[in-house]
Amino acid sequence: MYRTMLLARRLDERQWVMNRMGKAPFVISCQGHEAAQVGCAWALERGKDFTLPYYRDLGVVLTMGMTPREVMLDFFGRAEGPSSGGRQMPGHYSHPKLRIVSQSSTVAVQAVHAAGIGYAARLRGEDTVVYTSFGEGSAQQGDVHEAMNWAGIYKLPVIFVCQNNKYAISVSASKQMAIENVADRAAGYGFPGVTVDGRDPIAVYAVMKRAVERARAGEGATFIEAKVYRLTPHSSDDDDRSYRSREEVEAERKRDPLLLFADRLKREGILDDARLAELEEAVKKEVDDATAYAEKAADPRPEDLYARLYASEPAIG
Ligand SMILES: Cc1ncc(C[n+]2csc(CCOP(=O)(O)OP(=O)(O)O)c2C)c(N)n1
Repeated sequence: MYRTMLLARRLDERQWVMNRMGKAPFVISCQGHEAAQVGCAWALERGKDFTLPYYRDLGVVLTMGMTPREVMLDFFGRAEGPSSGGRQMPGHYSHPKLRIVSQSSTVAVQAVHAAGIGYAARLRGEDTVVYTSFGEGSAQQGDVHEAMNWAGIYKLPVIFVCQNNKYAISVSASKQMAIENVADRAAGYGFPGVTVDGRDPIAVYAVMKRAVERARAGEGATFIEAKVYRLTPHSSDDDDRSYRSREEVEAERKRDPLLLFADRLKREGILDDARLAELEEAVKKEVDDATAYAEKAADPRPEDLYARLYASEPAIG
């Protein structure tokens, strides 16, 4: 778990470097969300369960089997990238073989798609679980309400995960909703809602595991709200100094989930400084390799512009 969190962080940091060097147009970060993401995805079965992630879910897609090379190919918009052959926004993850389903630029739509896939799994009698995620801003969209209502009525095997990082770009949570915990709404749809510390991957894993068990057993949906903090601006196009103080960000940096988890693993005797340094070195090599590979890879060809607009055969079995 720690290694995957570290890999997500270092890949994300490298993307910012590439952006600042003028080599890539756009970054949207997972930094601060890694524990929630890896904790959730750890409880899913790779290649069997569906994930309908949102744009910050780098930790989820890595856990589900996307490689650093694939992540960087998509980031640079290369033809070989699994998400769209270079035609999607960076961070709009998709990988048909891994059952990672692409998202729209319109936030929260993936929740509706997740309910549909959950319904299909139900009709087919499969014990597949469907994960979908969004921020607390997106949780205010009608799509999330409709998806959760449908999932409640039909007891769908869908796990709705809200990564509540307190801001929807510049809008603070108190201006988005009149309640403290968005998970409280789950009761209104007829299934459990749990609020969990999203800085703690083990705590997140525990609630997610229970949600997966419920879903597989036909008991229906769960709503998980993981409280996190976004350590970067919203995206590489955002200046967060206009809506949050540097003191707030600095205080949150001290509670960085990566640092907290490393400390805990050291305290419990699972990792030591030498092993941490080894992991850093190994992850750096992977990130270097992925960057070099993707930088050299070919761009999509102009004549392929319409290639992925219409399906010729079902992409997902
Ligand atoms: C329907 C819709 N409204 C607005 C936007 C512009 N937009 C993109 S991301 C975003 C913020 C979403 O915030 P949240 O769901 O809390 O996720 P976070 O980025 O904080 O992780 C907004 C407003 C959009 N893409 N789609």
